[in-house]
Amino acid sequence: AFDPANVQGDILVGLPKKAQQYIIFQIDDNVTAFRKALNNLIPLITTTTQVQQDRTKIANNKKAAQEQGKTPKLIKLSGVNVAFSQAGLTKMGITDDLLDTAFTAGQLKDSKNLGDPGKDVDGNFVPDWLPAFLQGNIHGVILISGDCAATITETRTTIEHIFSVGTPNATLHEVTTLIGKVRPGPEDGHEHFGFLDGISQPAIEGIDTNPNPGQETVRQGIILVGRDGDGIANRPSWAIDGSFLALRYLFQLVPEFNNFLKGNALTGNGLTPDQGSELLGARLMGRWKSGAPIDLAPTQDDPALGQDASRNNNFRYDFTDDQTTTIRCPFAAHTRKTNPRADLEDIGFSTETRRIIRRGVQFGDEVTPQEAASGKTALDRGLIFAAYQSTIPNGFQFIQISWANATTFPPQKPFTPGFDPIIGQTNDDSVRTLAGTDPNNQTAELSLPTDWVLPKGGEYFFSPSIPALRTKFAL
Ligand code: N7H
Repeated sequence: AFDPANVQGDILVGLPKKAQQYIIFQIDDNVTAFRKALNNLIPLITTTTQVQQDRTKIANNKKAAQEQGKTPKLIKLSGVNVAFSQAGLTKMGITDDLLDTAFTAGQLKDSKNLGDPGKDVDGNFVPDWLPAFLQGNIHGVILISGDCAATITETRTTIEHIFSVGTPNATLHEVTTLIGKVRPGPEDGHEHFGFLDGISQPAIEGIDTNPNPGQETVRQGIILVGRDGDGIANRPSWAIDGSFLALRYLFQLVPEFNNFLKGNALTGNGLTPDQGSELLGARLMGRWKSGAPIDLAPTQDDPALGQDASRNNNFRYDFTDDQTTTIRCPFAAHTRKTNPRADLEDIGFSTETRRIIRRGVQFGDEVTPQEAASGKTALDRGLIFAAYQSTIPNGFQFIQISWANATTFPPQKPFTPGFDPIIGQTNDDSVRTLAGTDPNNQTAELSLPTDWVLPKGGEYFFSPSIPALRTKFAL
């Protein structure tokens, strides 16, 4: 029987966080000592059941504060999860094949297929990634989440102690740490381009029993290995209730993106220049910054709709004008490319097996006045993109390659949709285009002078169940 206490907490519910660290590590040569030390990490791992309890606590605290007209009390939160790459499994001597081609090869080998910019060096493709991700020595990742950076530092110290980090007996060492933090004040929940994120997630059967209108329920096996809906047969039995994590370190060029919106503001229908650039941004994304979907609010923002979970996902791109025109939403808008809803369902294809659960976090600081004035990024910022699924080739990899990067997707449209303007990409620096952004001149192509999302590294991991950690990984 399925027990949420067996599943690591980030997968189905998500570790609650204001800050997060992804400690990317290499296992040292004393593998037996590492696997013994892992026993002491397991009690710290936050399960789905614990995360559900934490989330109830947060909700009750907020409700109580609202009733008393006070600001909610600060709750100390700390979460820990762990996941391993194929190189990590191999290092530990775990030889069972998890039957996921992307995972087995590793993300570095996949970077060319993903369209990551890069160049050939002596006949080998090398993506424009940071050196830490180019060595091929990543064995695993420890996720630490918390209410603030201080809590995370405390948890990290405990974990470093478990693995004797910094002593001659160290059993692992850091390759790099990605430091995530949510944006301040009213930008909380918004990613660096300014758009509210994390609105649309699939509901999971047996977990999200009260889905919001329009939120599709998927079988557990779409996300969890070995459960109903996992289409891959003959995986090792210990892999049940694990999930594959696609981690991507994505830098965002915010001032450049904003400048483009300003320079290409839509006109007509009485739009002011500011309104015209806001509308263009919303049409590239598929939602307004407030979260309101443009399929429901095509001409102007509706912040109340953006906030309202009972309405903000209740759309399918199936209005009569949706399938053949982009009056409401460009075919290539980011949300439409990555979850095309009726574009596929109405021609007989289910999108269930393409759904992923997104758990990312922002990194880096706010745009400085100097950056805004110059229109040039000077400080690193972006999204630590993290997505769970039971098969990477059907999930993240498919969405990136066959949807976002594929100019002819979604299919059967009167004109070529073009690239996903946010994440669509090619290995070279050819200029990306998309059509349908101007509702008054739909076939006109818009050329995008630059990519605004730059992949700088990543890896594919497997996040095992707690019983598997105990019986298969730890010694
Ligand atoms: Fe995307 N953004 O703010 O620009 N994404 N995304 N994403 N994304 C979504 O509906 C963003 C990336 C998906 O079900 C929203 O929850 C940024 C990758 C999927 O309707 C916003 C980056 C992939 C959805 C963003 C980025 C995806 C989605 C709207 C990189 C997969 C749900 C909020 C820096 C390959 C679509 C929402 C649905 C939504 C942003 C990357 C996939 C605002 C900044 C790499 C499946």
